[in-house]
Amino acid sequence: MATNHLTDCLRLPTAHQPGKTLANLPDGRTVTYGDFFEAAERIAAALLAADLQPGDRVAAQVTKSLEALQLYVGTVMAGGVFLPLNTGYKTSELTHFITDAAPAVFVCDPRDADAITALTPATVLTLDATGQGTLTDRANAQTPGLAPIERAPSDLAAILYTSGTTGKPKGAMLTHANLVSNSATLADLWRFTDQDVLIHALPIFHTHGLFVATNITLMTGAAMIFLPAFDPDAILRAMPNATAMMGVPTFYTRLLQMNGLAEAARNMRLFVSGSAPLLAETHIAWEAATGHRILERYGMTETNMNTSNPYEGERRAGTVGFPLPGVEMRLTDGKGTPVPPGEPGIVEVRGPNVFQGYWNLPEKTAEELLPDGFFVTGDIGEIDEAGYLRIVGRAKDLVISGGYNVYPKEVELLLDAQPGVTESAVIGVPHPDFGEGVVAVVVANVDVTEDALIAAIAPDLAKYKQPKRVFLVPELPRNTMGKVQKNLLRETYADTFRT
Ligand code: MLC
Ligand code: AMP
Repeated sequence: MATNHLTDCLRLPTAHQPGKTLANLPDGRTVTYGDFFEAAERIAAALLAADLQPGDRVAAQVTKSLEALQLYVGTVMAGGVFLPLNTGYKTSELTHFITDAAPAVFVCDPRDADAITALTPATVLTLDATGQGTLTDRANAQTPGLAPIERAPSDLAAILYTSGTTGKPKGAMLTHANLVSNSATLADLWRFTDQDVLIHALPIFHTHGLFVATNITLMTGAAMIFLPAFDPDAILRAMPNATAMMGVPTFYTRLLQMNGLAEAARNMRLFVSGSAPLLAETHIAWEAATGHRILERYGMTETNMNTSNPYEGERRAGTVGFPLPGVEMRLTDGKGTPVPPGEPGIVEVRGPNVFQGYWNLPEKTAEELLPDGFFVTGDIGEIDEAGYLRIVGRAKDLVISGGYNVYPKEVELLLDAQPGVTESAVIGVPHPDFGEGVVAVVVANVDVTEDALIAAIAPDLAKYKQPKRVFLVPELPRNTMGKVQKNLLRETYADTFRT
């Protein structure tokens, strides 16, 4: 029988237990592993019937549902490359992905089908929040039992776009082996077993919710309480029947405000945080409230997870722990030359987790993926006396808001294109809920207002990227080289969201 590396690793652990529960859904349905993989096989068969060839991209901009996860697995089974897209992207933001990745199939919400069809020659199929649509219709017409298309560990399984300093998102190419090796390592390190029940409340278009949470669950035969989005009441209700949760820091700061947290969390064994810095004070407050120490880990789209605090041993607040087994890490000048011990440097990583490069961008790939195989993350780290990594800054111009990345350049380009705007600088400043909030500082030569500027760019920009405040100023601070001094702006506007 043909082997399909990722499919095999997701499926074999439960192949002899088709009746085992995979997911409990908010509508009360329970989905077994057998149901899940049968549906994924039908989707794979439907994609093949639509003439999907090995290596073809299947783009998906769909509301979170178990069917959307089946589409991910079905794409991989059919030999395709899964390309998930943030549901918040506006139609104009999709053009780049479609042109760059040239998907053969695009699955979207039925409401968007006409707009997407106008943008792409791909086969456009639909999937709504309840799991219905033309994709499901076609899948239901197929017979299950499809043998997955053969795919080697080195073949691509997914392309995830991550924005860039130029404003154009770059497609990170991830192989079957990248995904399998990282999830297997984490499952082992974090002691996942088929007795675990994971609260899944993350979106499934990014590494955290799609690969870390889902692949670990499937690879260990665990179960999940699958929630459509973050809802603190639903999470508190889920906790007594769960063992683990993965979240971004905003999950934890919001849950800390809930009555009944300590009682609900009593039987949980593991809380994981990542995708953005968890403040040491949140770590401490969580332990005081629940008795659990959050396990913080550090990763990114290009590399999956790189470091983690230990499961046993001290989970040190304000740090992201140690390199994962099999992952090498060094702190450098960003070009491979290590900094002296004890000094901060750019984090570079190498290992089976590291991606193959950016789709269609060999030069950009060569800048960030060094000849010796180390990837330049653009994060600035420090290693403490016990070997724990602390992320102390970013060399890349990036804002992380509620775990979502916002590249200032993309927002600045839109602002600069507005009538009367001379120039703009977009920064992130502390935000009590989202960690960082997006702020724009704008120079304009005519009378424009904050509200009018936000409204003008809103149709072309996902909500989470939109500035929550715009400040109009006569000029931007510059250094002697003429470069905008964003550090000064960050200081000036540091209290914007402080209460
Ligand atoms: C929502 N809004 C945001 C926002 N999320 N604004 C800024 N940043 C965000 N992250 C907007 C909403 O549109 C809304 O606007 C207003 O802010 C309040 O929304 P909300 O209802 O309070 O937000 P909510 O829908 O509850 O979402 C918050 C959240 C969500 C934190 C639950 O953003 C989330 O799920 N984040 C997780 C992101 C994630 O998975 N990252 C992993 C990337 S992988 P208005 O005006 O309409 O009220 C990665 C690698 C790794 O980074 O290491 O894991
Ligand atoms: P993304 O491009 O969405 O994959 O975001 C990856 C970036 O998120 C990393 O390069 C870091 O800057 C940041 N990140 C992820 N996890 C952590 C963490 N635990 N602490 C600090 N930053 C983090």
